[in-house]
Amino acid sequence: MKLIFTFLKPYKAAAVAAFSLMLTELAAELLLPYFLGRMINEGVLAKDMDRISFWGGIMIGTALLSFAAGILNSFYSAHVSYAFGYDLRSSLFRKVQSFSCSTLNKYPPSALITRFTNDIRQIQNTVFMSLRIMAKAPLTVIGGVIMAFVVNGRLAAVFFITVPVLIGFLYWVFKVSRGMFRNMQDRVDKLNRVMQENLAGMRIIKAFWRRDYERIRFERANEDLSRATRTAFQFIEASSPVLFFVMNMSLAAILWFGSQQIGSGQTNVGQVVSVVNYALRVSMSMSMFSFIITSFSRTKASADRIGEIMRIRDVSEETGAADPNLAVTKGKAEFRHVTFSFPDKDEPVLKDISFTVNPGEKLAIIGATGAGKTSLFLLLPRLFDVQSGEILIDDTPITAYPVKNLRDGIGFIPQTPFLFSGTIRENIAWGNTKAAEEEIIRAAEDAQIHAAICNFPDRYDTRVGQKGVNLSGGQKQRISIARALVRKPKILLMDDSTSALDAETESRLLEAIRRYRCTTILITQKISTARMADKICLIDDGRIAALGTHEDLLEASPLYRKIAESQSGKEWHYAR
Ligand code: TTP
Ligand code: MG
Repeated sequence: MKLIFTFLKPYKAAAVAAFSLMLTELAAELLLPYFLGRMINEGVLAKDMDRISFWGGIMIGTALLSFAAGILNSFYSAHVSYAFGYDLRSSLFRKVQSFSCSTLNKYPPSALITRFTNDIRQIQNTVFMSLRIMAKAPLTVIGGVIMAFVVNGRLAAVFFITVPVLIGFLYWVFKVSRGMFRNMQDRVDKLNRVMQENLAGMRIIKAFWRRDYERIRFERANEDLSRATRTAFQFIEASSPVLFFVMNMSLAAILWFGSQQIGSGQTNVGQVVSVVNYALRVSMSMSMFSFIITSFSRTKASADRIGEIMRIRDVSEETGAADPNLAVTKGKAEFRHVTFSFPDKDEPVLKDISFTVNPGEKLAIIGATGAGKTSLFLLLPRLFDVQSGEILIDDTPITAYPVKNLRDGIGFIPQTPFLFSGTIRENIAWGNTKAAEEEIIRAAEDAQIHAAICNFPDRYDTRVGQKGVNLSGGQKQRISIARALVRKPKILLMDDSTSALDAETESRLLEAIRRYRCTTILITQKISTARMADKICLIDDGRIAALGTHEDLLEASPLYRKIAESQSGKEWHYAR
C-alpha cells in the first residue's frame, strides 16, 4: 500500500490543492446550518426582515463558495488520479519486462493483465474519490459533531455515544471485507485465464466440438467470481441498515431532548434546527461509509496484488557483468559440465553437458522428444541460469557479458514461431531495428520466404494477424528465421526451425545460412538435416549420449544407429 502511494509524490502540489479546496467546500457546508439557526432566531422568530436578508445573503455567498470549491476540486482530483494511474501502469510494465523467465513462470499472463487493468483502475478510482468525497465524509462527521457542540453542547452529547460505536463497527467491517475482496480479485484472474485460453484456442475447441465443455469451465469460473462478489457486497450492504438504525435513533434522541429543552426555556428553535441539521449531515456521511469501506478494502486488495509484483527483486538478468563493452565477437560456444533444472522442479533436465562449437561451425543436436534440447537452447542467451557447470562464449563465461551484448550476438529462432501483430516487414525488422530495406529483403531471401512474400497482395506490407493466422506454419517459421538472420548474429540457434520445410527448401536455407559464417546450433529430429552439420550431438534423457560426425556416431552409438535406421533404414545399411 505504502509503496503504491509513493507514486502520488510527483502530484503532491495538485493533491494538496484538491485537498484544500475540499476543506473549503466542507467548511462552507458546515457553516450553513449554523447560519440557518441564526437566521431563524434573529430573523424569522424576531420577525426582522433585515436580519433575514442579511443571513440569507451570507448563506447564498457560502453556498456559491462551496460550489466553486467543489468544481475546482473535481478538476484537480481528476488530474492527480489519472496521472497517478498512468505512472503506475508504466512502472508496472517496466517491472514486468525486467523479470527473468523463472519469475514469469510463476505468474500466468492473465494474472498480470488483471493487475494492469482492473487493479490499477480500482486504485485510481479510490485516489479520485478520496480527494473528491471520501476524505470529506469522516471530516464531515468530525466537523459536524464539533459544530453541533458549539451550537448546543448538551444536545450534541448524544453523538458521544453513537459515533464511537459506529466507528468501531465500521473498522470491523473493513477488516473482514478486505479478505473477501482479495478473494474476489483472484477469481477475476481465473475468469480472465479461462477467457483468454478460450479465445486463443477457438479453433481447436471447435475442431474437438468442446463448446459445452468449455462453457461449463467458463460458467464454473464465472459462478465462483459472482459468489465471491456476492459474499463481499452482501456483507458490506448488511452494514448500512445498522448504520441507519443507530443514526436514526440519535436523531430521535436529539429531537426529544431538544423539545424538552425548548419547553423549559433552556434553548430555542434555531439551535435545535441547527443541531438536527448537523445530525442529518453526519448520518448522511456515515451512510457513505459502507461505500468508502468497500472502496478501501478493494483498493487494499488491489494495491497488495500490485505491490507483490513491484517488490519482486529479480537479479539474475543483470548480475555479474564486469565490463560493459564486452560483446560476442567470434561466436565460439562451449558447455562445461552443465547441469540444469527448471526453478520449480527438482529433477535436472540436463546433466553434465560438455561440448564445444568453434566459430563458424555447425552443430546439430538430435534426440527424442523431451530429451532436453530446447532447455539447452534457453541457457545460451541466459533465459535461465545453470545450477552447476559453466557456459562460455568466446572463452568468457556468459555471466560476464552484459545481458544485452550477449543476446545481441545471438539469433534465436524458437521452436514455436511467434509473430507480432503488424506487417511482415515490421516482424522481420523487429530482429534488428536498424536494418535497411535491402537487409530485410536479403534476410527474407536467405530464409527462403522472399518469393512467398512477393506473392502476397501487399508484399512486405502484408499485415500479420494477431497470431499470424493468415500464414502457414512453414511461412511463420521462415519469417521467424529471417528475423534472426537480419541481426547478423555470431551464433544462430535454430530450434527445429526447418521441421515444416520440404527437403529442397531446407537445403537451400542451410546453404544460405552458411554464407553468414555464424556458428550455428540446430536442433532437429531428422538425420538428413543433422548430416549437413559438422558435428552431431545426440542427447538422451538430458545427457550427451554421443558426439561426433555422422559416420562416428553410426559407428559408436547404437541409439543413433537405431534412429538412423528408423528414418531411412535401407539407405544407411547400404551406405555402410
Ligand atoms: P525440452 O527441453 O523442451 O525437450 P525437447 O526440446 O528435447 O523436446 P521436443 O523435441 O519435444 O521439443 O523439455 C525437457 C524437459 O524440460 C521436459 O520434461 C519439460 C521440461 N521443461 C520445463 O519444465 N519448462 C520449460 O520451459 C521447458 C522448455 C521444458
Ligand atoms: Mg524442444
